[in-house]
Amino acid sequence: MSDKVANLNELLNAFNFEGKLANINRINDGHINDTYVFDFTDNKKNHKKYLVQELNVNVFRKPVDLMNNIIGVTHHLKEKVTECGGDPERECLYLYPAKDGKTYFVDTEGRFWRCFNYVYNAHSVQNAQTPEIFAEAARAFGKFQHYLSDYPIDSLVETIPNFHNTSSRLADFKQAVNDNKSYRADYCRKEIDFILARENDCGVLVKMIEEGKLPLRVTHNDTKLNNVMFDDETNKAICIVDLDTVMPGLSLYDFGDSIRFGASTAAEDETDLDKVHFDIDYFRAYADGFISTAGKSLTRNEILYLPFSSKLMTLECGMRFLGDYINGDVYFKTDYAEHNLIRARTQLKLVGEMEEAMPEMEKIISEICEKYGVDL
Ligand code: GN1
Ligand code: MG
Repeated sequence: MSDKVANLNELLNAFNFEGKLANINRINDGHINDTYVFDFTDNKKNHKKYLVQELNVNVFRKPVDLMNNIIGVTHHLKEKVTECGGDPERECLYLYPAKDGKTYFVDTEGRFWRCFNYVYNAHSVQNAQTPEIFAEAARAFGKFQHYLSDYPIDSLVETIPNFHNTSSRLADFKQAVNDNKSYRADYCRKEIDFILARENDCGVLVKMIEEGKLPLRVTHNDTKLNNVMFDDETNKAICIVDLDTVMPGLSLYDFGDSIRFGASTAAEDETDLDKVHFDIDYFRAYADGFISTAGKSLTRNEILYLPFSSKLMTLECGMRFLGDYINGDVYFKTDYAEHNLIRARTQLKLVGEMEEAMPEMEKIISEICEKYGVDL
């Protein structure tokens, strides 16, 4: 991973940046794309910032379709925010077109770039610090889902097919173990067995979709806490970012993935497993925020499976990290050799604790539904 922006001059010529480039800051949050803040100044020393991102086209195989998804979704969100009296400059992402009018630029090495607005006076966080901040993220994701509830779902391309199809994730995982390309499978037998022992969980939601028991919705699909921008002053969640995986999905995926990341007492790559715990107070806070904003539009099954989805999304992510470790780190960015294994271990530790906490989680969900008058 390098801090230098490849083909910088080409990039500077490709978009209509205003002013003179003063600084570039790399943002190290994501595991997939490379993201930079370009800071420009004009003659009067006014600053204008842009969020410039190289899309990982090994992961996102249909980048132009993906950009079309993002154009549609960002326009829709802008209308909704405006209708609700919000400030679209800060509450929505939008794309700056390249000089040729396209919303992206492919450089001479085939790198795929796009440029978003920079959300000023806002920040993201890696952990919530307080349950109230986590509840705030939940309300933002609930609102996001609500805003997109009338978006034409069939117009969206699946940017990564079967992204949260846990059955197909399990099949990929088994393939990785079987191929053992990196000869690492022997270093993680315990973790492999832990996952395989939960094989039956993997098909539960997929089967419910097939049987028409859960509705497909327009969902975010990558609801990590660090994909929420908080206002610097008020700490209110103002904008949801990372829209590459907005596509048809389950509301349960969005809920579960948020819990996976945000209801852990430690970082996703904490090496000391004694520090990694599932925090039920954060679960309660997030569930409260989510049900308060999205609850009345959810079906009974979508609510009943909230606890299970938390465990399933955590298991799925653990499986993906471990599979990538065994494949030789070909998908997620890693900083050191065991990084994916360490990440997998935190996820599996959380899965174990979530299993123990399942009855308590279910009780919490029914209490919250009662609080907000959501019928079960
Ligand atoms: C990736 O790019 P980032 O860090 O927001 C991944 C998610 C995983 C997450 C795990 C496109 O998200 O699915 O849950 O890492 N995104 C993609 O931290 O695979
Ligand atoms: Mg992200």
